[in-house]
Amino acid sequence: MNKKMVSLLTVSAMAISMMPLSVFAEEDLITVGYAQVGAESDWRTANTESFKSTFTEENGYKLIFDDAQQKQENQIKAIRSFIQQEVDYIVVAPVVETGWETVLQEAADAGIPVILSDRMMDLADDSLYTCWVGGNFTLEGETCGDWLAKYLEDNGRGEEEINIVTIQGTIGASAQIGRTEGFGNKLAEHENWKMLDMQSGEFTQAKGQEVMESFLKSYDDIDVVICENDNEAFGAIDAIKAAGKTCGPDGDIIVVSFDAVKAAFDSMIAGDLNATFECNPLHGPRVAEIIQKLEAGEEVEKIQYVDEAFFDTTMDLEAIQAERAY
Ligand code: GYE
Repeated sequence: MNKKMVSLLTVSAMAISMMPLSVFAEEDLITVGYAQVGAESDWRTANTESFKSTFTEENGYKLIFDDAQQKQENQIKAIRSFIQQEVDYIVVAPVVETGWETVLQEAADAGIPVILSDRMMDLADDSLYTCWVGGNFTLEGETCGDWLAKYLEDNGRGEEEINIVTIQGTIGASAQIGRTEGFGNKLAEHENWKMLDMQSGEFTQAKGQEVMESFLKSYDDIDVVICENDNEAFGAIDAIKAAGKTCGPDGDIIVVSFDAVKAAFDSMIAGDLNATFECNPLHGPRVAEIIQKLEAGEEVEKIQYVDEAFFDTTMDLEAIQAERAY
């Protein structure tokens, strides 16, 4: 070996030893295809960010990210393309619960494990997916109902006729189904609560505003609006104000929503939103932990619920908001 080569080798050996331990060779990366719903809400943005910051090359992954723009057919296409690219794992946050059998069978035939995150699928054969991690949407809806009962009671309105409208999420999505059902369970316990109307706001601010505008035209005595996510509430609040009404703890209309994103805290601090029921979007590290267990040949729990809280204007919102990651 000549001198030049020796010094070259020494330099490259030094370079390798100086590399951070977490640098993986291209062929050792675990390829993960993530079929994301879209970018409809702050929650969704936080969820995407959680996946992108977790599934990095430094952490040993290659992430193929697909935004389905809230369309199931786009997600099906994305899953098929992941299968074609022979990814190691497919992660899906399904837009809606039904209609997945065929494509999941294709993934199973290709031997690719499918992990569901956030929303659920309604399948005859649960062996078509490895496991699911997400929020307990029915429980969130029930917590919201319990909160409302207590709030009305505390404000001397426990016996009053209460007119409610709901701006639902994307119809057929787990978060919509669960939250509607959970609140419905509590509605059934209060004879004096009346659900005037329910319409989908597609989990977006623009559609939430539109639906609230139409509710306000149809009903002049709305006491409560349940928004199935925070962004719909931001739109609904704009519609309420534009109609010359007020909302929040000191206003005409009680507004509640789900997710508990940072902007919902701003809205509560501003006195517009009454309460928000948390749904945690930070599933990236949870899915990574599942994948690491599967890589190690360990068993994973089939259904994994994430713990969630709620927040209202009686709390120290500035302090809580400052501590939150989303
Ligand atoms: O509440 C909403 C998002 O599926 C839990 O989807 C998720 C929901 C979340 O668009 O903001």
